[in-house]
Amino acid sequence: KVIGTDTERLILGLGKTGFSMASWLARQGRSFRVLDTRDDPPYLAAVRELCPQSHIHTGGWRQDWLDAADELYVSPGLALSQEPIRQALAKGAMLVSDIDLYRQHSQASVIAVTGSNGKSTVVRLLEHIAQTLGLQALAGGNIGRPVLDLLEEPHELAVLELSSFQLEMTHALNADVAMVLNISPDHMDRYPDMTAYRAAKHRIFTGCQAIVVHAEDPLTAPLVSEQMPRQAYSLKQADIGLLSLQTEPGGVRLYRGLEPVYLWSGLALKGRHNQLNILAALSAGMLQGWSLTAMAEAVGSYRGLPHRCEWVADQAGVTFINDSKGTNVGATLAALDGLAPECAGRMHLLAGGDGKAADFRALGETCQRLGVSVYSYGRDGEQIAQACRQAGSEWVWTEDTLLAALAQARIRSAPGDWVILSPACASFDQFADFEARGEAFRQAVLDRATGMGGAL
Ligand code: UMA
Ligand code: ADP
Repeated sequence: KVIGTDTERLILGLGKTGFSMASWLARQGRSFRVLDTRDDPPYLAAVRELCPQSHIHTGGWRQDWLDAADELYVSPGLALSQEPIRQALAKGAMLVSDIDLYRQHSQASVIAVTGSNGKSTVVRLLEHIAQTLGLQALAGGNIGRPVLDLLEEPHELAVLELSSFQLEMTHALNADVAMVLNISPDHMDRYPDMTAYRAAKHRIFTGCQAIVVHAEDPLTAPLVSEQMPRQAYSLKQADIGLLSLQTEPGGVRLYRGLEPVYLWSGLALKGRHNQLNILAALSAGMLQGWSLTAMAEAVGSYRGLPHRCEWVADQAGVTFINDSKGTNVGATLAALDGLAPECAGRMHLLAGGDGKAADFRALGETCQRLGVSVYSYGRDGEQIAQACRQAGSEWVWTEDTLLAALAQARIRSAPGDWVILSPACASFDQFADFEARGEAFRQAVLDRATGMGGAL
């Protein structure tokens, strides 16, 4: 209990977010309990060290603690619809989110980014642009650094990646600039339908000062007043008021309205989907009043993130691409459509893992349309293969593991072809996370170059 008050605080979850909330409360000199349903949550030892006198319960729920709580500090991995949480909230406990706490205790401007895919790319690109322009900017949120940890470091701008889970719990984001990059099915194991998923994402616009809109995707546009400052972007056309790009023989040219502004040759960010990501980041910067030419120069020096359509090697004329972060169907479709114009030969897709109850029909259709060979593997590999066969493809092989799928793709690829890991699934059936999966792929590809790959 806080000295002088009798507020009962309960932190739910002891992952990154739970620990950041515990640290923040400890810094404020406030007491708390912590509950995690896992037997051995990641930050158990750390929170014991931080606050030896705090009460911790693991391995299940404790309804008496939930019922006694005045304030519930909920981690994003827990759904508010889970019965014990729902009951506590119905009895009047106040829901506290780390994002709301950050907003209450920080003076920094906020650019907030959500969407089904492209969030981390846009957030890191914006952080890079802002830092290149000399601003004290930090990235945080779903990208892996809990927002409350940002309070420990001086900054004037926070670029926040926010998941639908985090937005569900956030009440007063009041971002300076907010955007939804795109909406395609993901997390269908946690939402009843797409309407609910989209509604959670659109909470990013609550109280915002300006918006970025993808002109070709009506699902990204919020219902806000016409007076709201906005910047729209498009890849389909250059037009008055729009920010757009066009690929030309010499590179990629940036347009503000009908006026050409900048030409990039050799952009590290490959593919159509990354061109959209660049436009989203530049649009946000324009709303902040930053120079478009200076931003364009900064984009030219951005090297991209690992595991996102990342070039790994060229071997015997075959290019290997690691897109391990392609963890849902929409991401893999974007990677295939985005990379197709750059691949002179055939594309060979390695896909599989934990499909999170996804529908793979669109993946099968796209692979058939683009003539992609598919090597599926892992828990839901057979479902992917079936979707491809149903779409009419004969170029489908199923293996047990990613490395066996890679070996098969090597046998069937020829100079000019690309072998792309873009799994359209989560990694958890066979790997610790998408990074471990991408590293395993990279290592297997590179081991071949050094003669260590054996059969691979
Ligand atoms: N869990 C339990 N019982 C509990 C608490 C958690 O089983 O009592 C499970 C959750 O269901 C989940 C896992 O433990 O499977 C982690 O949950 P968490 O809330 O402890 O997660 P954190 O470690 O706090 O990390 C969260 C985000 N994770 C999720 O939303 C699942 C991280 O995004 C984010 O980087 C971090 O906060 C900092 O903001 C990760 C993610 O996978 C990358 N996000 C999803 C995505 O991008 O698709 C939304
Ligand atoms: P997120 O943080 O939303 O998961 P990332 O920037 O990490 O997004 O990219 C994850 C994957 O999503 C990429 O590897 C790529 O396959 C795909 N992707 C990236 N940008 C987009 C986009 N704008 N639209 C659709 N798919 C995209």
